[in-house]
Amino acid sequence: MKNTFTRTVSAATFASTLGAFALGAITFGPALAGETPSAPGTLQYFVNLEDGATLKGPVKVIFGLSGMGVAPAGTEKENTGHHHLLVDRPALGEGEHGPHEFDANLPADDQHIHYGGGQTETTLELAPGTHTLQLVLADKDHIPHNPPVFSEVITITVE
Ligand SMILES: [Cu+2]
Repeated sequence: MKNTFTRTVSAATFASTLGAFALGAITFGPALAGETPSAPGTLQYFVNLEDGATLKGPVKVIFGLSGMGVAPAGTEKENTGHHHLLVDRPALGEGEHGPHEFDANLPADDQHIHYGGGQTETTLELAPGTHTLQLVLADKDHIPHNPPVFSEVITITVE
């Protein structure tokens, strides 16, 4: 019952928000997301890296999140999740499993790095060359929220 109420309020609040957040929901569709609600207006972003940057390795990556909190994987707490880094693969929803990536648990491999301890930064050893990075927030079971929370995909070049 509590869960239903929370979702109703969340949906109403969400409907009243403007701009890119609402556009994101239309683009990806409400059915293609996990069951854990995200907080309206949540933003996930790279704190210290800009799209198109050229830098020397190893690459420090600081994860930004506003509107929700970070909690370790397995933690049942409203409006929280843990960071994931997608490396050198298409944007979430455009990978091997298409839009179903939004309602399934993220794989764990070199291209899908989980920060299940609640980490908010990491240092990556990336080979010289061009790489893409995207942050994705996911719930205690590693499933993206509804609506999903993720950063833009950035491309960086490591010298
Ligand atoms: Cu995870």
